[in-house]
This record gives sequence, structure tokens and C-alpha cells, in this order.
Amino acid sequence: MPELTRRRALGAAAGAAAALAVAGTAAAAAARKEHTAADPASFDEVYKGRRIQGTPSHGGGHHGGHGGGYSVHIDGEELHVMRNADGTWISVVNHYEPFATPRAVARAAVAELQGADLVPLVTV
Ligand SMILES: [Cu+2]
Repeated sequence: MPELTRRRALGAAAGAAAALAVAGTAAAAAARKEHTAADPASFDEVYKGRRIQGTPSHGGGHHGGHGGGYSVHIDGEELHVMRNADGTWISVVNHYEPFATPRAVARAAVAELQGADLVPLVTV
């Protein structure tokens, strides 16, 4: 009975899709829970000869809260950072490499810059 087999196959596919949807929702909920956790603490240190600073910045920043409510500076210049939905962080210098904390992002940016000045990002 090809028809019955086809229906069964469709039913199984629908069941799998539903299970995936449930799993996706659970993952999203977990990510949200993590996201609503307290903002990372401020930091201020010298790393590889550069001063890196980070601090929660609610409502501040040059592009209005897009930075996840947190601002990072390297030698006084703002490093554009963004918080991903899963709670990880990226910067304009390391756009495709997520880090666990803004401090890790700042350190990675310092390593990436290799002593070069951070040029302020102009947002139009
Ligand atoms: Cu941004």
C-alpha cells in the first residue's frame, strides 16, 4: 500500500518537525534565560600594554543600546561590541569569533590589533 506508506512517512516527518520545533523553543528559552542574567561586571586592566576597560552602559553609547548595554574601550577609544542572543560577545575587530565575556573580546581585539590604534567606527 504505497498510499499508506506515504502517509506514514509524512506523519513521521511531521512528528520529527514538531519535535525539532519543541527543541528549538527550549533552546531559545534557555538562551533568553542566559541573556537576562546580570550584565558582566566592569573591568579595567592593562593587557599587552593596552588599557582595556569595560562597563555596563545602559542607554549610553554612540549608537543607542545596540552594544548590548555594555561599552568597551581600548586606550580610550570605543571598541564596538555586540552581544549575541546566546549571551556570547563579538566585536567589530573579531566579528565572527564569539567570546564568553566582554573582557575576552577586548583582549582578543588587542591581540588582533597588534599595537595598531583602534580607529573609531563611524556609524551613519
Ligand atoms: Cu553595534
